[in-house]
Amino acid sequence: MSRTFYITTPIYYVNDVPHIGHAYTTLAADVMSRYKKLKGYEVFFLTGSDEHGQKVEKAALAAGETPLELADRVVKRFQALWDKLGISYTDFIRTTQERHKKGVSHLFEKVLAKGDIYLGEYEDWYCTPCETFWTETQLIDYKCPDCNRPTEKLKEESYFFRMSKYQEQLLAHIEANPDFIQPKSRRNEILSFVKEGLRDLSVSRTSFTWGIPVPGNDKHIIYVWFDALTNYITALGYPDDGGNFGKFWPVDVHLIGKDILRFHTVYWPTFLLAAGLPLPNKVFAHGWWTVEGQKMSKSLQNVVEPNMLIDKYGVDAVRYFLLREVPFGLDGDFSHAALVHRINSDLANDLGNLLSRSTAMVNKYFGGTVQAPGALAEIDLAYKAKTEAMVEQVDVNLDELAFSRALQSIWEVISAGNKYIDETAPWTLAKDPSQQERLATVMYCVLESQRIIYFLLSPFMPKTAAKGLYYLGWQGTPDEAGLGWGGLETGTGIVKAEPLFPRIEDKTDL
Ligand code: ME8
Repeated sequence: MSRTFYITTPIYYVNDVPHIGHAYTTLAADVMSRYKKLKGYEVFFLTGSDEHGQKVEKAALAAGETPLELADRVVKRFQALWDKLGISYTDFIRTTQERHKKGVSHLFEKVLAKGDIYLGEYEDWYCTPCETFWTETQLIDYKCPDCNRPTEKLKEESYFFRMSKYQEQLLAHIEANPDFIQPKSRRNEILSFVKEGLRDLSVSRTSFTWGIPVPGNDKHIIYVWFDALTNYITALGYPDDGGNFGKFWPVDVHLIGKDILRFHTVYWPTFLLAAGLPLPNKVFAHGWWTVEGQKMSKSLQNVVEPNMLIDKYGVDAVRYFLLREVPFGLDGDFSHAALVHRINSDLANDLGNLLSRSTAMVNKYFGGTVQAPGALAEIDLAYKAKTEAMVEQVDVNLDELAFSRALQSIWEVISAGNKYIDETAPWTLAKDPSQQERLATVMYCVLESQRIIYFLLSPFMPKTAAKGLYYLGWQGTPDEAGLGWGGLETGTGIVKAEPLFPRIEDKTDL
């Protein structure tokens, strides 16, 4: 049986255009997905778009379009960005697709038939931008406690989900599974939220029409979060439990931003419990990006568009920066200066220099051909051991979604490589004919360590890794077997490398 890995991003609302926040989650999922493929897993990587609900309906009205016209237009922008960013998703689900609507209706009907959804009446405060109801005591100055925007009082007949019934079961599950909600601070937040008590949840609306009708009562539209969350199973073919649903559910990890934690760790699991379906293995909520110290918003006109960044700095520099700069799970600040600093110091200097100088040397000393190494000296063994430890550290860190730490452990070996060259001084060995074998060994070690580095970089920076491996004479795609020391064969032709990342000098251009 092959090992499987299922990872998801949120499905993004189509009333907004993609910005670095959306790119961040999707990129993180892409890196995990590429890494797991490299490790031999069969991967299903899902992303998509959230197209129903009042928010989209209102945005369409304002734009003079039908909601579907708006969605068709915006979805193309997301998909074009994902192509440009090198996102290797398996499937892109749109909540307006038949396959999705069918699955949502089925789930709703199933929970209804069980008696866990019932018809009642609702009177509460509603925040349209967040698509969330609040009680009066939760409001701050009658504004939404999450986004601080005005709320409106709504009274309507509504279907309710008996969320309260699952409070104890959910609590027990969170307590028994420390990894279920990550990072730990988020887990604690949800534990106290659930302990305060769960109310039944309104899961239908009669105030608008853009959505999936309640089966058997089409005056009601299914609540947009019930609809949206279900994408994680409808994309696998639910309710058909053969095929992908049987194969990939439960999901290995739902990646989300901290803004939508409660929906994924309270609502979604209780829906699944009611339907008798297994719960996700892990929900990981990352932090929030601000821009040059400020909240990103249309009104402040400081929204950072990934398209512009990619055009200016290149796709792999952006991919690297977003995952290296801020530990996954914490909030972070985006600035051009920080990005340029990373490009110049980590990419141009450390990574690029190591490749340029080592491939230049092997061309100068051995006509660009890898020579058989002799016995390894102590300094070589230490460098080899460091390279091997990196493979392990990257694996452990990525399992914890610690992207930044994984990259840090790769950069330690890059620095070690530059230091290794300084200490072994190949230019001195080259002057002494009796040191030919020693020189061959040093060259072998420094090239082999980099081959493994580029294998591990391939999920993060696929284009750069392909270039690096080309210069190192590696044909084929990185795989798990090649992560071991010794894969570089004697006789391999090494191409003198061009700089991978030119330094960005002109500060006035920022
Ligand atoms: O919430 N920093 O969609 P959405 C980091 N449709 N990440 C950010 C960010 C920022 N400043 N801004 C947005 C929805 N994100 C629902 C989801 S899922 C069943 C339904 C990212 O378009 C982050 O992943 O508002 C966040 O969770 C997501 O965009 C919200 O996207």
